[in-house]
Amino acid sequence: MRVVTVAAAQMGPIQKSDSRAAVIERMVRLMEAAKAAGADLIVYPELALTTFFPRWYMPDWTEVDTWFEREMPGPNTAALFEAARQHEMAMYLGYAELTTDHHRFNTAILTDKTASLVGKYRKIHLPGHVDYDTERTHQHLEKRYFEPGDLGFPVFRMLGGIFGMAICNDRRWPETYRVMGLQGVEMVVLGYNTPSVNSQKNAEGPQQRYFHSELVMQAGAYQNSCWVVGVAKAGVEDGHPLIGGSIIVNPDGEIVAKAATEGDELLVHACDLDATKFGKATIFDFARHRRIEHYSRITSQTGVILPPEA
Ligand code: CDV
Repeated sequence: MRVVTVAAAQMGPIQKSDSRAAVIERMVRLMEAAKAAGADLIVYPELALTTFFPRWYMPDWTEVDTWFEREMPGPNTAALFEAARQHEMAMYLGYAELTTDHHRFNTAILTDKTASLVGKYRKIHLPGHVDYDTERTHQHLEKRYFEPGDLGFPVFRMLGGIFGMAICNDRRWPETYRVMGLQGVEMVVLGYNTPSVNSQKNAEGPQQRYFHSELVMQAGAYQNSCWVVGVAKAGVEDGHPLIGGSIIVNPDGEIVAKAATEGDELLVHACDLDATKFGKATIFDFARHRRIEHYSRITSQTGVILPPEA
């Protein structure tokens, strides 16, 4: 057995007016509870330090930059890293990254039990739009505020296992998991902010949103025989509802822990990384069963090309 005890640290809403210090304090409380429950690794949501600011259209880029971190760790996050060191807690942390040469990414990092950086991931599948959209019930301006990630889907050795990261919309794409699956990933950790209603289809409300969220993470886990830990920022932020539904999924695609609220809530599960071995050696033994001669469209084509009319 290679057990990694994971704490999925779902966070309730963060209002626009909430300070970073107040948010960090909540995160430290969650980490203390994770430590008390025996966790090795805590997983926080996407853009965990602030409200989900891409819902706000901001023409002023100096205002935009107030939502970003220039250093990691930096003055805003030093207390969180200090707590991680003290509690010997590995961590997945999502935040908005502003690089020294002024590129903006929706980023997550993995740190080990000494709070040292193990790896970085920048969100690849950015949803939404660039300009204000009058047709939508609410804005989703990730394509305005972030560039697509430029680091691919790397995996990292940590805690005796192989870990990969994704961020929110990435979880809906099978390619995300498969690229990491092809590197032997044993646990994918990811955070999300998912509005409870589709901004372009009112009929798609919370019930379907929860269903889709579980569906994609369970499929990703099963088809790559790995653990998936998906963690929400949930609840109502300045009038805008986000789903909860944080889950821990085993390599058979079964949910082993699930959040019951839309607030700060911790799910803890002892995940045996050796449980990934059976699926990887049998039905999803990629080396034996994949037929790459038939997959070229996946990497040579972005959109749909219809067959010729009869
Ligand atoms: N933050 C996100 O990436 N949210 C998307 C919404 C817009 C659909 C998601 O996939 O949950």
